[in-house]
Amino acid sequence: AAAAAAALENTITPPVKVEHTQLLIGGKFIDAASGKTFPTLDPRTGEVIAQVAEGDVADVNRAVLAARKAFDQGPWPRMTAYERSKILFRFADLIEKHNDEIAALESWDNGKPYEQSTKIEVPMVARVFRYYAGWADKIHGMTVPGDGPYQVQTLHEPIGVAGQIIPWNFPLLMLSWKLGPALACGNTIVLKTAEQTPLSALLVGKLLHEAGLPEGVVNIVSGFGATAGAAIASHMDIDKVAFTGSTDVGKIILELASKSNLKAVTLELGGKSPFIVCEDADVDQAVEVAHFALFFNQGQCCCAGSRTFVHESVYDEFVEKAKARAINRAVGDPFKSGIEQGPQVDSEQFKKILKYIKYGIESGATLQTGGEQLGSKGYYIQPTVFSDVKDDMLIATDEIFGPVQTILKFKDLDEVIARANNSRYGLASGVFTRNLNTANRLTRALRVGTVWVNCYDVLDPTIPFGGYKMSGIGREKGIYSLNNYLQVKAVVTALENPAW
Ligand code: TXE
Repeated sequence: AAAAAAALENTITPPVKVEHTQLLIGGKFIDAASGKTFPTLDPRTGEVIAQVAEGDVADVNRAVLAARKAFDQGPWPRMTAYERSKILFRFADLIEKHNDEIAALESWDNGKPYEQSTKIEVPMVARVFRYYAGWADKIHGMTVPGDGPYQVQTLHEPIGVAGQIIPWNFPLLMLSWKLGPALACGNTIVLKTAEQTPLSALLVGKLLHEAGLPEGVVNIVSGFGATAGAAIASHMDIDKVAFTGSTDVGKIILELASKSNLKAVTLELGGKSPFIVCEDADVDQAVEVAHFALFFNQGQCCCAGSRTFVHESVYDEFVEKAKARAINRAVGDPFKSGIEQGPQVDSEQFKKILKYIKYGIESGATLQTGGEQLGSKGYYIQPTVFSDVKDDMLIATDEIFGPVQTILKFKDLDEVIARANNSRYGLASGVFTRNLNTANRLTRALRVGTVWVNCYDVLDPTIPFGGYKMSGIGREKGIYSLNNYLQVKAVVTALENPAW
């Protein structure tokens, strides 16, 4: 740990220059109407990377006007679906061409390991756009029997102007989950990035236009939640809002949508996902996957396996091995090769995590390893493992969103099902067992949007993702997310001569 802390003193220069810091509205980079900017910070040091235009209500209004015009009069919803799909395929190619540059911005702004950005996330973003490019010309309605002398058909039409508000933990991946289906269906968009991570989206926005996207179809507003975000959720001329972020803000979005124009809402919110290790599990494999399920992306995943339930017969062995794995986790400058964990995204998240670690210690859980800041600058936190965690401790009920594993003990399946489901959240879960019946039982009993059996975080774009309970409304990815961006119009035409 001392060596890792010392290594943090020299930050590595990211292999990229920041070129775009303005808002992207109507196909052009422009300053905020107010002329205001805000700093985006390097989580390794807390120092300013760049000043970014601060979008506000006036800028959201400008972006909505551009999106509205592009939808009501522009070519995007009117061109052939095949033309739309070709632009999206070209865009995916451009993402691949600029892979390392995009990845460097993503890691610089967010703190995630550059190798993770270059090898996993940016390629996945290209994959998501290809997946939805493929859907563009496969969206069709139905002919319906009807009860009389009518020809009845459904038209699946784009919903209109979509507002999209995304978080900072996977800035580009969240952008792709939202833009991909919205664009494939022919909508136009006003997207607000998170204030912590505005940079990568602006570069990608430029590439979208390079790929041939007509102006005004995608407008990107950097800015804060209470101003730009709330303006999107309450806008009278936005037809649908999609949000990913905290459950508290999700409630605000729903309220603003209902108080304004009843725009359609989809929400992807927090979680406290159970990861269940049964007595017959391969313990070494379960330890490794449970470690990944929690610590991946600095623990900043909505679907993090953040309640590790372990059967009493393998509990002690599991705790020892989980502790050893956490001690071995490579924490360091995200631009250094071989690094598994970088800094947390900002000082707010950093402080929140340390506060929960304190709660864990005070409530009597056993701190196996970690528990403190790593180094003296930036927002690095030691990989932390708690055992002897009880269900009612705050570290077992609340989303910590950091590198803090909480391990709980269970005796039998009925008990663990009840305890796993005893949460306001219902986003995801992991099940480790070699018994088919146990796996089948758990997959049906868990009230969550995803069950990963003997694996975790398999998140390719073909698989639907979303939450039960207070983890959200609706599903993203896969065929399911297309419905979020479509209106169904029934067309009933009287038949002159119904007999044939
Ligand atoms: O989230 P916010 P924060 C959880 C996680 C984290 C906590 C707080 O537990 O520790 O939320 O993080 C915009 N109207 N998740 O504060 O505030 C905001 O600008 C409209 C889980 O970063 O929800 C940003 O773009 N928009 C999560 C986005 O909402 C508003 C990912 C998310 O920020 C707004 C992130 C408002 N009034 C955090 N206030 C996940 N599900 O993956 C804020 N925003």
